[in-house]
Formats: sequence, C-alpha cells, structure tokens
Amino acid sequence: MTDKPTPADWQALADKEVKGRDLTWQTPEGIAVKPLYTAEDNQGWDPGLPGFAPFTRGVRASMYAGRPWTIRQYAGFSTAEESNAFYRRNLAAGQKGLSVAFDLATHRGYDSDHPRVVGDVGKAGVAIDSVEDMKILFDGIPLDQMSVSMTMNGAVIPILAFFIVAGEEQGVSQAQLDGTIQNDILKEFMVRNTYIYPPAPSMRIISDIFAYTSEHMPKFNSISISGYHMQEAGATQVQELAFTIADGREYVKAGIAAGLDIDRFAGRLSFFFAIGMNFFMEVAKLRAARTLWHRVMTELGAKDERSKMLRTHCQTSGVSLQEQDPYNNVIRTTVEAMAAVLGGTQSLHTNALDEAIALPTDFSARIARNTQIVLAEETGITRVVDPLGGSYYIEALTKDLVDRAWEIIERVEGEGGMAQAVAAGWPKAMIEEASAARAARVDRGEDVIVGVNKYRLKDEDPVEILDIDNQAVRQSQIARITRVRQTRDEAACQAALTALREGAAGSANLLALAVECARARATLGEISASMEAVFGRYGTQPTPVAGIYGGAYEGDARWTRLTDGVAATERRMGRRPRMFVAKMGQDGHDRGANLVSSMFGDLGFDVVPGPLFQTPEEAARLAIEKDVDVVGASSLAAGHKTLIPELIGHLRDAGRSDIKVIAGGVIPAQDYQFLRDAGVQAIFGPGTNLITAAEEVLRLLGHNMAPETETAE
Ligand code: MLC
Ligand code: 5AD
Repeated sequence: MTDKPTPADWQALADKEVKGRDLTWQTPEGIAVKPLYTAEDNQGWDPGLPGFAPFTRGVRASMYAGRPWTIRQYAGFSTAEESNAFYRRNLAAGQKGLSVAFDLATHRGYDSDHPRVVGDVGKAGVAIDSVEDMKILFDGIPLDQMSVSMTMNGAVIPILAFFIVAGEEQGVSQAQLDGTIQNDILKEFMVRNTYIYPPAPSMRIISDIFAYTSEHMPKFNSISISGYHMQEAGATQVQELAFTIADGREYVKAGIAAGLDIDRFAGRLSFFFAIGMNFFMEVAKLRAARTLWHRVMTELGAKDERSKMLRTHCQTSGVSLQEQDPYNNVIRTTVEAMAAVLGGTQSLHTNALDEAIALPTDFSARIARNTQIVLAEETGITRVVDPLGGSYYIEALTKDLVDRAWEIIERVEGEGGMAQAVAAGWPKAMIEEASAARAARVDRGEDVIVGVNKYRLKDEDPVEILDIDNQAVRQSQIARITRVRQTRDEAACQAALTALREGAAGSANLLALAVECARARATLGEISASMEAVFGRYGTQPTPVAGIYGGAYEGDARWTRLTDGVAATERRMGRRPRMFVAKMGQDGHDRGANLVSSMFGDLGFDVVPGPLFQTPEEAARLAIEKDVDVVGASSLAAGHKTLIPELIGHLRDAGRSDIKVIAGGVIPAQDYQFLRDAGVQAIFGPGTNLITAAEEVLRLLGHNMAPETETAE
C-alpha cells in the first residue's frame, strides 16, 4: 500500500510537469498566489456560519435560498419623464429595485440653467432641479413599496429633501421610505470628485443625515460607503477594501462625535464595492469586508449585531469593459456578476455592453439585466449559502485580504483617521500609482485584454448607442424651473432659504431645514447656494504621480524612441514641448487625465495638469497663459460635443489657432467626424495605447516619427 500523497509530493510532481518553472502568480495586491491550496493553508482560520458573527459567510442565515439579491440597475438620463419611463419598462421586465443616476450639474449643486453646466445637463444622468422633477421621476412608482437608491454625494441635502417631499406628496410617510443615499464624501475627495463644499462641512452634512434618518426614516440606509470608484480609479482590491472600511470607521466616529448612539444609526450603514475580473479575489474581498467591518464595529463599541453586519451593493467593473469587440463585455460582466453573488452581495448592478462608449440603450440594458435574471433563475446558484465556503483557496485569500487590508487600516488610524489621510493625499497617490502601473501592464501586453491588446479585430462593427440632446433637455428644464419660480410663494421660499443659510452658520440639522425649502419649491441650485454662502466651494489641483508608467518601460525600445523624439522636439523648439491636460465641465473623472499627465511628464513633456471643472473659456485662457503647444481635452461624461468646439472657438478668437487641440476619453466613433470638423486634430478613444498616442502627438508637433512597424501585441 502506498502512503497518501502529501503537498510535498504534489510539489515534486508539479515541478516535474513544468520543469521547475515557478508557477506563483504575483497579483497587483502583492499577493503571491500559489498554484495549489490545501488544508494546510487554512490552519487557524474559521469562517464561522452564515448569519452569525463575524458574518464572513454572509449576513443572512438563509441568504439567497431565502431571498435572492436585489437586481438593482443604476440608470438615469435626460429628463425626469424619460428616466421614469425607462424605470417602468425595466421594472416590468424583472428589475427589482431602483437606482438613480443624476446628471453632473445636479451632483455639483447647479440648476440646469447655470452657465457652468451647459455641456452637462441630462448627459450622464437625469437632470433634477426641484421637487417637481423628483415627483415626475417616481410617477406611478409607489415609494412605500419600491426601494430606491440615489447616488448623490455633493448635493445630498437638496436631493434627499426632494425625495422626502416627493414621497410625502405621494402620501408616503418618511418612516415608510425604503432605500439608500450614497452620501459618501471621503471617496469623492479621493477619486470621484463630485464634492461641493470643503471637507469639514461635508462631514457635518453626513452626521446631520445620520441624525435625521435615524430619527425619522428607520428603513432608509443613510450612506453607501463606496469602494467602487476606488477600483475604477485603479486601486488594487486590497486598497479598495482597506480605504472603504477606513472610510466607514471615520463616518461612525463622526456620528458618535455628533452625539449619536452608535446602535441607533449603525444598522443602516451600507457599503458598495466594485467587482472586477479577478474572480476569486473578488469573492474573497466581500467575505473579508464583512469580517473586517465586524472587527471595526466591535472596537468602536457597537453592541447590536446588526450594527456590525456589512450589507453591500455591488456593481460589475466599468473599467474592465472595452469599446473594442464589445460583445466580449457580456462575458466579462457575467463572470463579475457571478463573483459578486458568490461573495454574498445584497444588491447588484450589471453593466451594459456599451459601457465604454455611452449610457445603456433599451437593448443593452436588457442584456445586462437578464445576466442577473439568468443567474438567479436558471442556474441553481441561489440554492446553497456561500457555496465557495471551505474552498482552501477562497478561505486562504479571505484571510490574506483581511490581514493586508488591516495593515493599511491601522496605518490610517495611526495617522488620525481617514479624513486626515485624505487631506494628506497619500491614499489617492497610492491609487494613482496602482493605476499607472496597471496602464503600463496593459499597454505592454502583460495584462491581457481580449480584443484590445490581444486578438484585436481588424474591423469593428458599429454598435447603436444612446445619444442625448443636452440642449433640448436644458431648454425643457429651464422652462420648468421658470414655472416653479413663477408659481411658488416667493416670500415663503426665501424665508426657508434664509433659515437654511443661518442653520449652516449655526448647528441646526441641515436636512430638516432643506425639507422646508423643498416644500416651498426652492430649487437644488438655490438650496446648494444657501449652504455655499456659508461653507464656500471646494477646489483641488491635480498632482499626477511620476515615474511609474515610465519606470515600467525602462529599456523598452519604443519608449526610448519616444524620449528621443521628445528631446529632438525640445531642441527644435528651444524648450520642452508643453501640453495642457484640460478637464472641462462638471466631469470629475480624472483617472485618464492623471494618467496622461503622468505619462507625458515621464516622457519629458512640460505638463500643465488642469484643474477640474473649467469652462471652455477658462481652459482657453489657461492654455494661452501657459503658452502650451497642445491641449489634451479629457472627456468621460459625454460633454465633448459641446465643450471641445467651444474651447477651440475661444482659442481662435484669441488668435491662437496654432495651439493644437486633441481629445481623449469616452468618445464614441460616431462623434469623431463632428469633432474633426470642429478642429480637433487627434482623438483617442477608450482602449488607446498611450505609447501610440504619444507617437501621434509628437508627429502633430512636427517630429518626423515614422509609423511603428513592430507592435507590443
Ligand atoms: C434579505 N432579507 C431577508 C433575506 N435577505 N429576509 C429574510 N431572509 C433572507 N434571506 C431582507 C433584508 O433584511 C431587508 O429587510 C430586505 O429583505 C431587503 O434586502 P436587502 O438585503 O437589505 O437588500 P436591499 O433592500 O436591496 O438593500 C441593499 C443595500 C442597500 C443594503 C446594500 O444599501 C442598497 O440597495 N444599496 C444600493 C446602492 C446602489 O444602488 N448604488 C449605486 C451606485 S452607482 P430589512 O428590513 O432588514 O431592511 C455609482 C456609480 C457612479 O455610484 O459613480 O455614479
Ligand atoms: N446610467 C447607467 N449606468 C451608469 N453609470 C454611470 N452613469 C450611468 C447612467 N446614467 C454606470 C457606469 C459607470 C459606473 C460609474 O456607473 O457603469 O461606469
């Protein structure tokens, strides 16, 4: 009889098969994933049982066997009427919960008639200016029966007030309102950028919302502490996990500091994570998150087990989806959705296949929704709780993620908490470094993306996309704002706004005061301005990281060719070539802009990283003042057809048509000709290899750069 093989026997056999090649996989998190896990890897680790502390295996004992996750598709575009109709069609077709996407004007506290938002109205979400719009948004959708998530952070006070009053005018009491408000400002300062006020008053707004909802809205989740946008900005899973839990801890501490009893509000804190393509890592991440939150809340003194339960929404990863060969995106989303479900999410959004270029159409939304319905209703996945529990690999990864995230959480804590860390800027810098490293791996073909850096198609079939006429939306919004202003009791409205301004200067509950403003038909812009008068409006300057992207290319022939080209251009021009990376409109997605700034800086360009939220006129002025050679306009929120031609117009009017304008970001191929006709000299859509882009920029600057023959593929 032979002895039972041991892990050492396995190692010897595997070594023989692969002739000693090291099969360890170094993940971007720095985890060395081995090709085999056994019981030995799980020594001293016990994930417990679902429904029981520390909830590693799930927050419910019966999980999806008792009730499936909520199919909650994030959506919103154009007017409240159009979005309402879209929601109703989706609910009829099997969606279970609502999730509202607001346009960027709304996010940033501007009414649709504000001059700074001309390119943004109705584009990336629905335009909401007053309670009248909110009522239309939920027309025919009973708010006592439908749970509604609203992704709002900057203008959270007026939006929540409109929601409360819309419910009230439907005959639904505050106590019956079920849903979630994102209300997570720390990650806005870190990665998402739809803040309005400086950090201190922004944190006060959050405690005011905790206080109000814990008293009046017991079914309502007062926050959605979000790691999603960190992963979208390039964070590794460990960074996403650690900073999200650390953010949560900071909010709980703020609530306690404001005099609230932890167990009164903590049961209604919820979370939100991204689910990318590293399947097992994502499953383990959700299990680790629950374990960590239980630990943190126990430390903070919570007694009620519900306060220690991490309940979460998940969304499949937007950045993992591509413009090229877009039906591959359905496959990616399916894999990601499975990871979210096997990780035990409470609620899920699956992205549409046209993610990389536009908002979903009815067709792409249907496929995205059905991805979840098929998983829930055809596969049997719902029948068993935490079916991957006990997998040696999953359990080892879960423990490893807990330990690694805890190290970062402790560092944050040691430095005074997440608000301090965000102010110091190191979490953002860490994420940007991870993002630059990932971009270099993709551009070098080390991380494979099918249809982009491998197996790329020669010709792409066009896909139909949703295009929104923002000028028409803006006109109809302006008409409604005018009507609201004409028909309201002006004196009552002004009195409510004054009370809010005084409350902001004092310590009254801002949400309670804003509810009065909403009842009196004050607009979102007016409510925001009343608080801005006291708090001020916050702005930041980008600080692109250096050396990461370039470092990954050290010694690479294409990179050397480029730096030689930059040096030659510098000699010819008598100074370094100068590029201004512009972000116009209310689009705060700065990952691409930061990446481009950092990469061109590494190449030897003089880079002017522009501030967020410029108008085209401000951008043109800065370009001229800095005497740049190229303006790279980065657009990810669909404002490009309005903002970029305006920028070119301002440069022309100032006699500086010699400054070249190029565009990059989420720009559908359908818009290329329009932009070229407007004077854009090069366009870099999603999936652009930065090396190829830099070659084209050098050519534009007059450098004789022969077309590349050999490619990275
Ligand atoms: C659940 N329930 C069960 C059960 N499972 N009861 C018995 N047995 C079971 N097995 C109960 C729950 O306790 C709860 O009741 C009720 O059913 C609903 O279940 P839930 O699990 O709480 O789900 P849900 O209501 O969907 O809430 C999920 C959530 C919430 C807590 C995560 O916060 C949420 O919906 N978040 C969504 C956030 C979102 O959509 N964000 C979009 C971001 S997009 P009770 O009474 O206990 O509550 C974005 C992009 C961008 O940010 O940048 O713009
Ligand atoms: N409708 C649908 N999905 C949206 N997203 C953002 N805005 C909308 C919208 N209006 C999704 C995309 C994006 C992520 C942040 O949220 O998937 O990548």
